[in-house]
Amino acid sequence: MHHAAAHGARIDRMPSLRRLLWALAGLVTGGAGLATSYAAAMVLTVRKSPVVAVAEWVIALTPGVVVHWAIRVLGHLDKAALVVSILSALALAFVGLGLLARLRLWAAYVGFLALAGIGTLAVASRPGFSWLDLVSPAVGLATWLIALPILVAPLRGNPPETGERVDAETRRAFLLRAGLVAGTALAAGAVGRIAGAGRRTVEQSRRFLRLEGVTLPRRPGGVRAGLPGLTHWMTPESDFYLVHTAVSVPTIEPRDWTLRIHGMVEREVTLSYRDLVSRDLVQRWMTLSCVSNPVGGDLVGNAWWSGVLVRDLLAEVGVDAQADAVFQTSYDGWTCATPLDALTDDRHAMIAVAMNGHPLPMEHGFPARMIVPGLYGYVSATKWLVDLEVTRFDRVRAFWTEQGWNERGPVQVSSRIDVPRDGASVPAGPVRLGGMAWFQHTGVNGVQVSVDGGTWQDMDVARTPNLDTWAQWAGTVRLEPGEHALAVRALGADGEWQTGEVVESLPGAATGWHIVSVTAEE
Ligand SMILES: Nc1nc2c(c(=O)[nH]1)N[C@H]1C(S)=C(S)[C@@H](COP(=O)(O)O)O[C@H]1N2
Ligand SMILES: [Mo]
Repeated sequence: MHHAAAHGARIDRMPSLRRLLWALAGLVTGGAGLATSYAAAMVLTVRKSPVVAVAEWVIALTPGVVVHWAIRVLGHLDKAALVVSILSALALAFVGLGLLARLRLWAAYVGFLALAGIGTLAVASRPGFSWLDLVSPAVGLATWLIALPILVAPLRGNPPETGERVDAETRRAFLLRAGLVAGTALAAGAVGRIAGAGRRTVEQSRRFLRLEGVTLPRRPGGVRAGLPGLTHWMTPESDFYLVHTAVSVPTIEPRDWTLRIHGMVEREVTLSYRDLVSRDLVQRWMTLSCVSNPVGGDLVGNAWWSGVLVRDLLAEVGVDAQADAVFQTSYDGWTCATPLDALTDDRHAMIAVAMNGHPLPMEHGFPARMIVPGLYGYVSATKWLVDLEVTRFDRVRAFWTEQGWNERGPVQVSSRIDVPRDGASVPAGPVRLGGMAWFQHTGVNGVQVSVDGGTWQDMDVARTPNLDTWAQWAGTVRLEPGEHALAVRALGADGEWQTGEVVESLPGAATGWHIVSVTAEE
C-alpha cells in the first residue's frame, strides 16, 4: 500500500517533468540559434546581429518622447535594458514553442520560422543594409531547424504506453542531446567572439594612429573660478556624456571609411580617411550639449577638438545657391539636417578626428564626426559620419525632427549650480557657491544667484578662450540658519537673461532656473 502511494505521487509529478523537458527543448533550440547567429555576425564583423537589429528597430519605432525619457532616466543603461527585455521575451517565446512542439511539432517550426522572419526583416530594414547582413539570421534559422528535431526526437520516442511518464532512458537521451546542442552553440559563440573581435582590431588601429597636426590640449589660463568641487572645465573623454541610438557601437577601420559629399553641389566627392587627415587640421575648444539635458543636468561637456573645417570642404564641392541644409548620415543610419549657414559661416564647424588630443574614442564617433558650435547635438554632431548631402530643409526628414523636435536646434543660454550640491548642509554665514554656464557661439556675459527668491546677486564668471565653450562661475552669498533655495540664471551676450519659465523639453530644450536646496547650520 505504502509503496503504491509513493508510486502514485511520482506519476503525478511526471507530467510537469515531461512538460519541463519540452520547454527545455524549446529554450535550448532557441538559445543555440541566438548563439550561432551572434557568432556569424561577429565573424563577418557585421555590426547587427538580429537581436541588435531588433533592438534598433524598436528604438526607431518608439515615440521620440519615450526615447528621450529613457536617455534621461536610464542614461547609458537604456540600451542594455532594451536588449535584456528582448532576450527575456525571446526566452519566453522559446519555452512556448517547446511546449507547442509537444502538441503540434509543425506549429513549433512555423513559430521559429516566424521569429527568424522578424530578425531578418529587422536586419534588412535597418539603414546601411548589405546582403552580408542576412547571413546571421540565416545561420540562426538553420541552427533552429537542425536543433529542434535533435532535441524532440527522444521526447517523441517516449513510448505512448508510459503515458505522461518520462522513463529514465528518455531523460538521459534528451539531456545528452541538450548538452551537446548547448555546448556546440556556446563553443560557436565563443569562437565567434574571439575570431571576430572587430572592435579589438579597430581599437588597435585607433591606438596606433598618429595624426599630424593633432596636439594635446593645454588648458587656457583663467578658465578656473577657483572653487573646490566645481566640474572640470575640460571634460576627459571617459567622463564625456554619451547619446546615441546605435545599440552596438560601430567599429570602422579608418581604411574602410569614406565620406561622400553630394547633392546640390557642382562636383561631388568621396574622401578617404587619408584624404581627410592630410588636410590642414584646425583645433579648438568647443562645448557640446544635448537638447535632452534636463535643467541642472550633465548632458554637456567641453573638449579640445581637432578636425577639418566643413566650410572648406563645401567650398571645394561648390554649393548650389538654393540649398539651405546639409543632411548628415552616420554609418549606423542615424540622420540629422544641419542649417547650411552654420556650416559655412566663420564658426569653425568641423569634421573632427580627434578629441582631447587623441583619435576619437569609438563611442564618440571614430573615425570622424561633426561638431558645430552653437547647435545641439541632435541637429549637428553626427558620430561615425559617412555621408553629407547638400539639400533643402523642405526635402528631408531627420531622426529627431521627425519625432517633433525643432528643425533647427540653436542652443539656449543655460547655467547650473554644482557647489553646494542639492540637499547639502553648509555652515550659516557667507557661503561659497559655483557651477557652470554656457551659451555656445553667443557667449555668457554674467551669472546671478537668488536666495529664496530674493534679489539677484552677481557672481564672478571665469574667462573662456572663445564664445563656444562653457564657463565656470563662483561667488558668495550670506545664508541665515535654516533651509534655503538657491537659484541661478545666466545672461547671454545677446542681452537676454535665462528664462525662469519652466518648460519640459520638446520641441526645444527644457527651460527654467536650476534651483538647489541647502540647509545652513548654526
Ligand atoms: N550616429 C549618431 N550620432 C549622433 C547621435 C546618434 O544617436 N547617432 N546622437 C546625437 C546627439 S542627440 C548628441 S547630443 C551627440 C552626443 O555626442 P556624444 O555622445 O559624443 O556626447 O551626438 C549626436 N550624434
Ligand atoms: Mo542630444
